[in-house]
Amino acid sequence: MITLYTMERDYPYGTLRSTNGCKVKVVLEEKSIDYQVVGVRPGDVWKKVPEVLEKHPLGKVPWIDDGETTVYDSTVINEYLNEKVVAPQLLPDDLALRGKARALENYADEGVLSKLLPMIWMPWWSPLEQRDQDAMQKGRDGLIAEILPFLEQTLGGQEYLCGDFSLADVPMMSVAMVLEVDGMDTSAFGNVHDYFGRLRGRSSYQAISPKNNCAETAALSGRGS
Ligand SMILES: N[C@@H](CCC(=O)N[C@@H](CS)C(=O)NCC(=O)O)C(=O)O
Repeated sequence: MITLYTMERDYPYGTLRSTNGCKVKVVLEEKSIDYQVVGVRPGDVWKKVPEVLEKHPLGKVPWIDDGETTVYDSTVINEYLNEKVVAPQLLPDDLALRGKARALENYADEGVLSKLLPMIWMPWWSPLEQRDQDAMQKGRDGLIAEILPFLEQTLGGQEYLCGDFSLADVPMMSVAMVLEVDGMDTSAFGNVHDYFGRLRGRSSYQAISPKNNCAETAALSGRGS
């Protein structure tokens, strides 16, 4: 069984999870792979304790243990899982489209998950009075100015970024999760708004939904074949 090491924590207003850890959960779910989740304490990640550095040399989550094999970085893990369990295949057959899917996955990682989204997401892990509301608003404004118009255009009339659901859509599941907690209004971008609704409607979203607490999502894992 694969063990996923990530950060997730229950709060009165919903369960918060590492956005990069969520990317891996989604792929484990989409492929019905047996897995268990081990929670890493946020303090151990911020302090870069030796036990974390031993598994992930940058001292981050997520990483997975697959028997004797350790793999870190959500994008690399998801490529590994997509090769390990080939069906359903999460990359297009066509080389050009496969390149596009990987490029869009990278766009989400660099432009959203490691740049604008943390401005909204990190404060949610602190009590209301400690949240930097201005920084949160800058994150939302950045999404509206830079990211949502690009997504609106890229989606066009498609259900998913590259036609069928693919690795390109996986980081966007984390974006949909964060914006569900945050309650940011995306209705000015019709394609994107519908797309986020479609992502939240996938059964794999149940494993990262803020409505499902850690115990509930732990019960979901390990039911694959
Ligand atoms: N590129 C990495 C980024 C991992 C990452 O930044 N993880 C966050 C949690 S979502 C973390 O561990 N942050 C702690 C730190 O950067 O020190 C991935 O995709 O896995």
